[in-house]
Amino acid sequence: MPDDIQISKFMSLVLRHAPEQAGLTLDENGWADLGALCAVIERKFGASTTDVARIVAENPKQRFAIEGDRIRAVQGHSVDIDLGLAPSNPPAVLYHGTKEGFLPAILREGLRSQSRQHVHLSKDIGTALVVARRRKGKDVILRVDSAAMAGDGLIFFLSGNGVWLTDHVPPRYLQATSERELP
Ligand code: HQG
Repeated sequence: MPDDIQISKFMSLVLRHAPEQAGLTLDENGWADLGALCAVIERKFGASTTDVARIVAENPKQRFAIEGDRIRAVQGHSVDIDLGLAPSNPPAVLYHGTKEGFLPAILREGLRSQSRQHVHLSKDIGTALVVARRRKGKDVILRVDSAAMAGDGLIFFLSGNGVWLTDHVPPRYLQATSERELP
């Protein structure tokens, strides 16, 4: 039985950040050749094409999309690709989970996309907490006044798996939530 999580992490690495590690190239919209990726995964992990299809279908965050003979990650890229998403009107409030240590810089310069193409925002506090908990330290959940941002003409995109994306969140739209509000 192949290690699905290990394979999924490898797929995220290759399809978001380092396609060259699998000898692949991504087109301008982030698509890679599915057969070529499966061949690499078969060599590296002993997993079949059917396993890859199952891993994509069962991925808890629906991180990948397959269309015909091609595959891409639906968000999270650091390589310069265009997902071709249409701007989308966000809910009035969005959330961002992060760590206390980052807070002074975030409140000074806003949320930056860092190594990724976009800042990632969640529609609920619970999801933002899961994102925050990926790192060590005290969790901080920021409330983003997305209604005001949209009103000021800032653009949002909704990824294929429900993550809200934007270029930058200036500090004036951010507010730290209190511990009492956390689930
Ligand atoms: C922080 C996962 C200092 C930011 C999740 C975050 C997400 C700043 C870190 C997706 C800053 C970047 C993305 C500033 C932002 N100064 N620190 N001005 N602005 N930061 O991993 O949002 O499982 O690139 O708060 O579910 O943590 O991979 O972004 O802590 O959707 O599919 O800099 O990754 O999805 O970290 O996570 P990341 P993220 P997957």
